[in-house]
Amino acid sequence: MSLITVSNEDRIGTIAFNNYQKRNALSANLIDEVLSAFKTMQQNGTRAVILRAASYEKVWSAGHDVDELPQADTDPLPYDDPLEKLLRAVRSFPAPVIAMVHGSVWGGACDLVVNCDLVLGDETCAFAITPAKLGLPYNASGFQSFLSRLPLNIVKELFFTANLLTAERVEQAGLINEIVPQAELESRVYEMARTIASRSAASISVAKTTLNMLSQATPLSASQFEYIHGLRRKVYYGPDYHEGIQAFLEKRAPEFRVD
Ligand code: KGJ
Repeated sequence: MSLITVSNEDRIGTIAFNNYQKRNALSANLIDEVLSAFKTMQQNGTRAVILRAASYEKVWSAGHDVDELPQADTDPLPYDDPLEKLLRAVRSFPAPVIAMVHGSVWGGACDLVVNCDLVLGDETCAFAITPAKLGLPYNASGFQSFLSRLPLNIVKELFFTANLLTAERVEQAGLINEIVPQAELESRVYEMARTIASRSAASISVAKTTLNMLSQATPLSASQFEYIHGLRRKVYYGPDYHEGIQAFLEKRAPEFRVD
């Protein structure tokens, strides 16, 4: 059974997560379907894509499928991880991708939202980034995506507390373009997509590529990158990551070492 629904009308594509029993977790299978939908939409000349959940529920997406994370001693977020492939597909899609968010967004799904070009949410939307609950060392490209969208202190608050940030706070911080009342969310999102579709696709495509490159530009040297990667390696080989994943699988709170 399909884990997403896909539609395309007037060159506006819609990709909707449709696996609520797993809280729309971003499993490899779900991501494969999304990647294939993006490919078809690119071939069809789609002018804007809306990424949403199929129905209004409490959770928009629970993030990375934790069951598919390695249990220990392996980089949990390598370059070829399905989530990383999805983020690159959103960034490289030649037309804008708009996240339409009702409900809570967790971990890797927050990364997905900040990689979308535009984000509209309603008063129920809230964002939590939870690697500190899993003992997981987040990757440098992920931090960079958050830093290109949010002030450093907000990124730190999200990563250090793993608490949900409310709609009001994320709007103030600039993570989303606009909070819209729930009853108007869908019409506002599709109206924005129609406006985009009526403008020059060539101009928008080059604007997206250039803005993404400029906002991701970084002076990090190769040796600094390797230093950061070495720090990450210590964490995913260490006891916290092992304990965090086990605790999630056993549905209990993690007990991280205090020494
Ligand atoms: N991965 C795998 N399975 C999940 C996930 C997930 N992220 N989230 C939920 N599920 C599964 C649960 O294990 C349940 O399976 C089912 O979805 C319903 O969840 O017991 P089963 O039915 O077999 P649950 O917890 O009963 O639903 P709610 O009570 O509605 O709670 C929804 C929550 C989203 C609050 C809760 O499921 C939750 O806290 N999920 C984990 C959210 C999270 O921390 N996600 C970030 C994962 N990490 C990352 O993405 C990354 C990249 N990271 O670096 O950390």
